[in-house]
Amino acid sequence: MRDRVPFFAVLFLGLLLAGAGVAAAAVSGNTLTIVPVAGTVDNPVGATHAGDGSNRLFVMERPGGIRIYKNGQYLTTPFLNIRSLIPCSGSSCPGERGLLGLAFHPSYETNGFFYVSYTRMDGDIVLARYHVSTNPDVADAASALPLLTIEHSAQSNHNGGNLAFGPDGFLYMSVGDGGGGGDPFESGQSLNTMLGKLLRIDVDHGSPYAIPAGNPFAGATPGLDEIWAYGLRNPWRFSFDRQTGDLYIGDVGQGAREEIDFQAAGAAGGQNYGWDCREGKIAYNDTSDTVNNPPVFNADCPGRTFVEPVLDYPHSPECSITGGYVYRGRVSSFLTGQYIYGDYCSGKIWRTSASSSWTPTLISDTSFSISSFGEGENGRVYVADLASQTLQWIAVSTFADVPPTHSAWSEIEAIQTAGITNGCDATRFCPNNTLTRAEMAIFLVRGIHGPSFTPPAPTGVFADVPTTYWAAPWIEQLRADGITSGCATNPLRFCPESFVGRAEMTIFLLRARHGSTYMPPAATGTVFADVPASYWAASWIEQLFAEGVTNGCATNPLRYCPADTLSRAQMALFLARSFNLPLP
Ligand SMILES: [Ca+2]
Ligand SMILES: [Ca+2]
Repeated sequence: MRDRVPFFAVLFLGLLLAGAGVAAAAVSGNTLTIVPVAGTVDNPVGATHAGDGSNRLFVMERPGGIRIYKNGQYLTTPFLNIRSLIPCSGSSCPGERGLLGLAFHPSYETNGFFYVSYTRMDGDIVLARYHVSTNPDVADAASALPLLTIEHSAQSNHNGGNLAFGPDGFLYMSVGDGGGGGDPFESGQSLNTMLGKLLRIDVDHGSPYAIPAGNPFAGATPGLDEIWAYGLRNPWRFSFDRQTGDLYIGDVGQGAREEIDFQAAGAAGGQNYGWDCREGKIAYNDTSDTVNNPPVFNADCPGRTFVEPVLDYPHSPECSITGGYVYRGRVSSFLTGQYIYGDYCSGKIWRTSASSSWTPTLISDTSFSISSFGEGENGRVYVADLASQTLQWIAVSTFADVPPTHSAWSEIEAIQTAGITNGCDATRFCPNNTLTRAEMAIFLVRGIHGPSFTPPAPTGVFADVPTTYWAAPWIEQLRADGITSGCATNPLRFCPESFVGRAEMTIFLLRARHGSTYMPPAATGTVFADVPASYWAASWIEQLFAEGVTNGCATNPLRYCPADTLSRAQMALFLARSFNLPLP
């Protein structure tokens, strides 16, 4: 025994034992940090993922590029480049025109189809399907199949254009009211135009698509068959809650109110959200009408039933809502299940939910020009900032001493989510503390048996681990599992407060992974410069490398540092890899 565990570590483990039967929820941390994504893109207007398990982020560039962010950087070659189809000059686009939407088919991994919407040269809105090429990081630009073209040449604003597949497998597309101000074309309340609407189509049937049978105006019912909901002004960004399927629409207002419209999953379509009779939760007095001659303001409003937004807010300094996402990131926090949205003009970001009666809570007052939010495959929520030409990541951290910028943040959060750790005290993980054998016993037993496992009462198997020792049940369970046979015999001892060495750790991890009788193949001595084949743990160390759990401690030449101890942060890394934990 070389040292004692620090007092607070003992304290934490006492806490941990007290709540040993409970899944990880003891920590009260949850600090929000907005972290820049490294690198810049050209006018980012959205980010999404392919749902193919690759965890790549696909970032929309307004002038017509789609960039892949992968392994910590943007790939130089765009996934898709359709700049020649879009009326932007370099990075400068007229009005609100440009690339508007991107959605991957729910079966993208097998069929390779994805969908984009954009304004073409004459201003009309195009929805087109593309296919990936033989290179998974590059699309086939020649594979375009136009699905829809919507006349929008008169005005350059209010295009909508967001795309998303619903939980029903149908493709939803938002379309603005045709632009100008005050809905001069009287689109919002008209069922005879796709402008000012949320559309729903079936891209898996028909040519080039079919109308889902449940669409509210399908077939003989008066109104365009594609319409799902109407009375929208510029539904620039909408999204589905990936867990519940609930639909959230951020509809940009005229001069007074910004609004969020909500549909619970499974709701029938046909909702009329009020524009241009209503703006947010107040009446809108229509003074713009170029359709009728002479103009007939608000003529289409009386007698209609409108679905009120669940939330609206006034102008100045706010002026334009940017709809976001319900947070479903892997780090459970105060954001979980909350709809995150922002305002383009003020840079403020809020959260809200039905459970809080749609009361908004400010979560960050940024300097961003928030063009869009985005959602990664692992549930990360991003903000696109036109001012800095960057994406920003809305991160929450469980432990006060492990911010998202910490090199082991992902792995520490992963073992917390998996119930392997509750931290070293009520708010911290103590990542730099040297790992003891007692702590390791708890980590491994929880990793093997799951977060709800409670080991049986100890019987005093080890001479240096009395039944009253704080980690005794876990240490004895580790022995019962065949992972450890102790540190010495006559009498049998465990050395609970000795630090764990990187060499012995390999044996613990591989037995935890493969079972107590596992034996690795013979060592070659050719993997690590500091681990000759004759080293007592060489076969275990080389096997851990072969399984991708360790990359060694240094390169040129590759070394393992078998005699070193390790920190709790380093152990988190080994545990996350050993137990194949999904990273947040
Ligand atoms: Ca009007
Ligand atoms: Ca119809």
